[in-house]
Amino acid sequence: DGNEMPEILEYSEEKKTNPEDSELFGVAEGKNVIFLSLESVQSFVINNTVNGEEVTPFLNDLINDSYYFENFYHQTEQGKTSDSEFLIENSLYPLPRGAVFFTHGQNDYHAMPEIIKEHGYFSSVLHANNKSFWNRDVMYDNIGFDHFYDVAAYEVTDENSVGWGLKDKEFFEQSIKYLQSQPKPFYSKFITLTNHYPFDLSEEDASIEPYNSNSRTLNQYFPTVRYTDEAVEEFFTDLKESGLYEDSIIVLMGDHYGISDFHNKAMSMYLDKDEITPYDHVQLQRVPFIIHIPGMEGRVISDIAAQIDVKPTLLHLMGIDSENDISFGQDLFGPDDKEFVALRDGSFISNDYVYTKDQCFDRETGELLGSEVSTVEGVPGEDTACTPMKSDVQQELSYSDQIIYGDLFRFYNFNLE
Ligand code: GP9
Ligand code: MN
Repeated sequence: DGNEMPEILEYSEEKKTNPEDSELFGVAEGKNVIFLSLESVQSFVINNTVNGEEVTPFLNDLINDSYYFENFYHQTEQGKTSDSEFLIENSLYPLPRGAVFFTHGQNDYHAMPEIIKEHGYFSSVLHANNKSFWNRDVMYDNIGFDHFYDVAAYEVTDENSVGWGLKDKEFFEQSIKYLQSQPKPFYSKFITLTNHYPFDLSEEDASIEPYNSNSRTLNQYFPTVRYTDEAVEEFFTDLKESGLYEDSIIVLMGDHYGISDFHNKAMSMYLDKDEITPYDHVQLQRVPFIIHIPGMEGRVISDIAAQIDVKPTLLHLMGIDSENDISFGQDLFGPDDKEFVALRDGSFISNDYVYTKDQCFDRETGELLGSEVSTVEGVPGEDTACTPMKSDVQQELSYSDQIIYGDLFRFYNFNLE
């Protein structure tokens, strides 16, 4: 019945900062926003090498004239790419189980495409997969995307496909004409595909050698990440040649992890560690988040940040006040630091601590500070330095879940300007 709304509203209000206090409010006003969702790209490949070769030479260069968030976490669960999309469009958390795109695709939302439409933006998604995968056709329509260029919009042959479908280089190349034909300004989200498990790539598309470990998955990951890096580089060239570059900002984000815990042994070898601890596992959930604004220098930002923050950050860049929104993210160029990044399993990262699986770690050193695990049956474990924040994190996740399970936005009238 919506009785929970006042409390949730108050909580969401407290997180907000004044748009005027945002360092970059309005710098992308009236500009196109080109968002690249990079399949399975994790932060550990950035500025890293394999067999002596850079894994992502283009992204490494791009970071030098962009805003690069080096402590940015994905917050996805079983809905994988669709969960990351849900986070960035709504600044709400995906669900602890299942894919919210499927289970609550018909809810009332107040998503970015709907909001920016009021400010003259056209919105689209470009992704060379079947339109009903992850129930995207239903959800996109519901949250206000104007167009979805799905697999039917692309020329797909055996020669230009690998693994899950159309290769990223072909995908970007065939997409330029759609960008050119769209009304301006637009917000367009590209979802890449080649760097998807099991990381298949033909030999002629591989510029670097695989890694050599007992994990075929980790070994193959590096050449396919490099392939995506090259595809993005070619896309930037095409953007410049087509004249779209100057009037756009380009945002790049990894959607979720590509290498699961199953490959910890190989991963520890690659990272030159004795083992992958629960602390390391959390730190491996970082994905790149890069905001490239032509003409601006940018910098590396070390503050903690996450996918939940993308919507308020982008809205403010576009000069759109998100005052009437209900969300759980923060403008990453705003004055306040985040208190915590909540992962969907209840693990969290604060400025000082990393908490996961009942254990509290020092964020800087990875040192175990304490464990809440009970050693005697029936006797609760000890509190740790992380314990006070644990309930705040649970509260936030629970508010978000209540909105979705109760379809609470039905009862709320967002006063769009
Ligand atoms: C499929 C693509 C990959 O369309 O988004 O899906 P994933 O398995 O990463 O969620
Ligand atoms: Mn994905």
